[in-house]
Amino acid sequence: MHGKDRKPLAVIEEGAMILRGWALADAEPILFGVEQGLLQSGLRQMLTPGGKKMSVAMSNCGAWGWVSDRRGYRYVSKDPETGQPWPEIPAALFRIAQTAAAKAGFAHFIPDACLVNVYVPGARMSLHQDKDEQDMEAPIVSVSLGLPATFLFGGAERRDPVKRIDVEHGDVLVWGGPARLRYHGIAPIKMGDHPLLGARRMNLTLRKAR
Ligand code: MD6
Ligand code: FE
Repeated sequence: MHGKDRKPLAVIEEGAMILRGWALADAEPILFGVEQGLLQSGLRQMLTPGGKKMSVAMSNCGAWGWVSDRRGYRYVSKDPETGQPWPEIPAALFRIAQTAAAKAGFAHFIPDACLVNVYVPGARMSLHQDKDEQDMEAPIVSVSLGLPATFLFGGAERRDPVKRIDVEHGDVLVWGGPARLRYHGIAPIKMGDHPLLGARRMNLTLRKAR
């Protein structure tokens, strides 16, 4: 989709929608809060279970943090690098996640995990399903900041066709219900310079892990 045609709320398919600009007014407090947390639990490029280094740098905030290594994917309550609990979810981010979920029809969303993904130009995320959470009733809320990206929204099987959805600074994606286990990914990030984030894209994915 291009420029002018950015509807404020667009349904991608049943259970999945994009709230364009929903986090825009709070982007700076959100970013400030996340950066504070990153001072404690820094970004790192995790290994896939197959032993490949991911191109995306990750960290977490909240009671549970998602990690990947040779043993697989899982949620852990302490950062394996520091042995300490993950930093708290910044209040401004928690609020945006709740209001976005409610707007999308998921009342009382209480995230206990927030994955922080940082992309530099060329970084990408291959098609995957988010299936490490216990509660598949809760939606996922995903906030995009910095450089734009193309979100790849697939089907129930990896080989299914994908829709390409542009996500920009301040956009919030909410998905759950029948869309909860859709394959999805991020196409390689294009070079650019964002006023707040420079040559980076940050994605904050809030979930109920437990
Ligand atoms: C990203 N997002 O936007 C990666 N997963 O950088 C995800 O993998 C994702 O945005 C589930 C729900 C929303 C997401
Ligand atoms: Fe995902």
